[in-house]
Amino acid sequence: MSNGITIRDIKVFVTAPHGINLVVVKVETSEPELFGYGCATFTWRHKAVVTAIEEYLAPMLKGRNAENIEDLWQTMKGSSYWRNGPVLNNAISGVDEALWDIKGKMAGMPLYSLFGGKSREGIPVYRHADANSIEKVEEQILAYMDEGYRYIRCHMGTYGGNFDGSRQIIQKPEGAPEGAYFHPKMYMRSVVELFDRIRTDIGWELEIMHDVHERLPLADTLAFAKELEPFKLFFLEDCLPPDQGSYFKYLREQTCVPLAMGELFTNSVEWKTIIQNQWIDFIRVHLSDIGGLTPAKKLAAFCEAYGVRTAWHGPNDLSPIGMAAQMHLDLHVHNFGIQEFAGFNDAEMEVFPGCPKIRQGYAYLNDRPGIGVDFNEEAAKKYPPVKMDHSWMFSRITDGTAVRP
Ligand code: GCO
Ligand code: MG
Repeated sequence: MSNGITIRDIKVFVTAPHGINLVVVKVETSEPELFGYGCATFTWRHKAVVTAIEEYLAPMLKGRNAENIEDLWQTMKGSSYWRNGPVLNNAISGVDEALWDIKGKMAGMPLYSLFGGKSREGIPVYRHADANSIEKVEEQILAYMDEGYRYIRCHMGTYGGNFDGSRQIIQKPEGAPEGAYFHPKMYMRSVVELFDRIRTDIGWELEIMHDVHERLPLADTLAFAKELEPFKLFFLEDCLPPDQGSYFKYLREQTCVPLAMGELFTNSVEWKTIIQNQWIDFIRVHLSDIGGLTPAKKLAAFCEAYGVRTAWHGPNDLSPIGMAAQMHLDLHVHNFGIQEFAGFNDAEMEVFPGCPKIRQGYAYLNDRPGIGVDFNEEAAKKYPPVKMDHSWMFSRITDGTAVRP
């Protein structure tokens, strides 16, 4: 293909086939049949991302050479003077991933091949077990194990462990606002009990993990990590909020639980020190929140030098395009750890033909050039944007104080 392929147009779509608003970016080029798709899903502020792309990035990028991804990424990054943050990074990611999709199509190669080839044939993924009682969590685990999964993140009553009102003593002051209240100590106790039972009832073959979702005070987090040591977790996730990263030093020195961190990171200053000091074991950024494949490739290489493995964030608020994009890195990078996977429903598979397939606990990508996942614009219209339920994010502890969700 000749040089000098330029960006003709950039379009943004919002669709909710899973009841969650997903933001998809299409970059069209001067070659009529050559275009790419990227993920720009910041579901909680999707309109702000759409505006950032339509009003700022698209006018700036039209007519530019689509082949120089690095230069375009740096240009987008600097173009607002003040930078970083989930809105701007997601906007950049949508374009960046679409440019990589185009690059792969030009090369006639799936991205993993363009990156340097496979380090493994399939991608082990972990699923979530979460219910209101230990018995029900165990039922879910066994069902996943029957399907071939060997890595399961285990929760009871989601983040904060609000699984059963009768077991949690939620006392709050008069006039305390409504919210998703939880009791940190009861939450900690319940998870220790859960993991004790899982190891007794299900055994040791299963790799288990847990997400603290940055809900505990610093010293409680350390105590919690130490209490979980006997159950040999694959990792304990998001123990601390990003702005308390320096406390990882104490976690690392005082507990042997493997530590995973990073889905809230949006700025390289948040990860540099904790990686260089080897205070964490797994980096799990949300690719679109750091600006897409271009910075993620560099981050993975940076982590490799320090023995930190990847565990990219893979929740439902990520489009199948974004999931496949990061799975190309999963296949390629040497220092891959695990991939979170929340599952696709039928509507998502209809809107996004070419979704990764799961067999016996492993994800497999198709071998189409680029990211390999298409976007059916007509089908997407059947699932228009929805009003999202934010209520779980208004979390509070028993004295009535608002805490991070
Ligand atoms: C995870 C995450 C998610 C987030 C969600 C926020 O580890 O999968 O913590 O469940 O809560 O992406 O919108
Ligand atoms: Mg998490």
